[in-house]
Amino acid sequence: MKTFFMVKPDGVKRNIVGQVIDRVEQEGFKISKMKMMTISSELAEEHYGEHKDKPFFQDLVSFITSGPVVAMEVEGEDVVSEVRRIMGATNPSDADPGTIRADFATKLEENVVHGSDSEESAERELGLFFNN
Ligand code: 3AN
Repeated sequence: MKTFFMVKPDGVKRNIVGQVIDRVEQEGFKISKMKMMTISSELAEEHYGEHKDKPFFQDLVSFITSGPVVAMEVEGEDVVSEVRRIMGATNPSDADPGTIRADFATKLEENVVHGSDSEESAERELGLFFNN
């Protein structure tokens, strides 16, 4: 099984790319593709399409395009839900201790990582970022 995982611009700016990836590797998952890139507005709008009617959509797009990200394809057993578990809840204040967001993020809007929320999203997002 594969998922799409990304260190967002706040994680890159704060020099915690290595520590974030280490959490995923330490749990036994394989990074099978990886690239640093700056996301275009078009790609951001497509990626966050499900949020296009939300009041925070424009902020979401400007944040994710504000600097380079590290985009990855990650492989392993139950990797979609396991990566979500390692990330912690969307809002860092709800994230369990020991998760990436609990340990590294402070704000809901800048929460360091993205991981696909279902196998369907994983397929769609890997297609967008890696032309899978
Ligand atoms: P996740 O990143 O955990 O899959 P989503 O897909 O619900 O969460 O939300 C995408 C991103 O939108 C989140 N990572 C967060 O940065 C932002 N976001 C979600 N809900 C809100 C909100 N109520 N206000 C501001 N930003 C939000």
